[in-house]
Amino acid sequence: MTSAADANVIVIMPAYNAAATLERTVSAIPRDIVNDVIVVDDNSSDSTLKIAQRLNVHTIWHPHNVGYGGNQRTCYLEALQRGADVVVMLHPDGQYEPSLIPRMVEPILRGDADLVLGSRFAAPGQARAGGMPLYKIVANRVLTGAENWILGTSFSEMHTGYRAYSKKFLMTVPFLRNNNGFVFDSEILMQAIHFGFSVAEVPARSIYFDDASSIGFKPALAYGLRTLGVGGRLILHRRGIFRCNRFEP
Ligand SMILES: Nc1nc2c(ncn2[C@@H]2O[C@H](COP(=O)(O)OP(=O)(O)OP(=O)(O)O)[C@@H](O)[C@H]2O)c(=O)[nH]1
Ligand SMILES: [Mg+2]
Repeated sequence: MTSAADANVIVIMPAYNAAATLERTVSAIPRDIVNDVIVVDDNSSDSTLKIAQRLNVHTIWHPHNVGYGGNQRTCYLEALQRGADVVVMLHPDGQYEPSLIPRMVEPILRGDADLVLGSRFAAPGQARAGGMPLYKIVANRVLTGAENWILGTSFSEMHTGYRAYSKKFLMTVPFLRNNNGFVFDSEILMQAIHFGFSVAEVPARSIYFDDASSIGFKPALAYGLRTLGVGGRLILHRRGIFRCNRFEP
């Protein structure tokens, strides 16, 4: 890839009702290594768009609400069109630390990985210390275990929202075919393994606080079941029993 010093690093922020946290999160982004920040507002009902428009970021809005996955599709397309070499997804709700961006992009700039996961389970006790609810910790561990078994991998966490992608990855993996909802994140990770990309983990933290966006029990359960569904689709696809276009080149 382009040398590390010349790399065009773009941060994308899929935003939905993030008015309370957007400005603080954007202002903590280390702009010495980040060239561009893209905020896509998924038709929020609060002032997310207005706030984004007065910050030093590139703003896009959806005329109607699509969902977290649909929002990411717009984010990645725009980042590619703006010439990104590395794309970092940073949630605008302030749960993840922007100061970690240099560490997130490092494995990609070194040429060691095409996808980097900011894992909250790489260091013991981090998830609990950040206030992750106990049921989410347990569900995360169980789900990650099941996915590792399906994929033959050994990740410490497969459900983090803090991720970095190389341009090559986004140009190869057919992410435009993915789901509009939260399961987009599971699909893109399984695609990474299926298409043979190397994935690196970097220890990360997420903090849970009142203004942070956090999915409730029911959507979290639906997300878990859908994730297992995608794993099932991948098994069927690999055995040639039932093809799935998300895993077709
Ligand atoms: N486009 C879009 N984005 C959303 C939607 N819901 C949440 N988001 C954004 O996606 C980010 C992640 O959503 P969260 O609800 O925090 O989910 P999460 O961080 O994966 O899960 P938690 O561990 O519960 O916080 C937030 O920063 C929101 O701004 C939605 O319906 N549409
Ligand atoms: Mg959140």
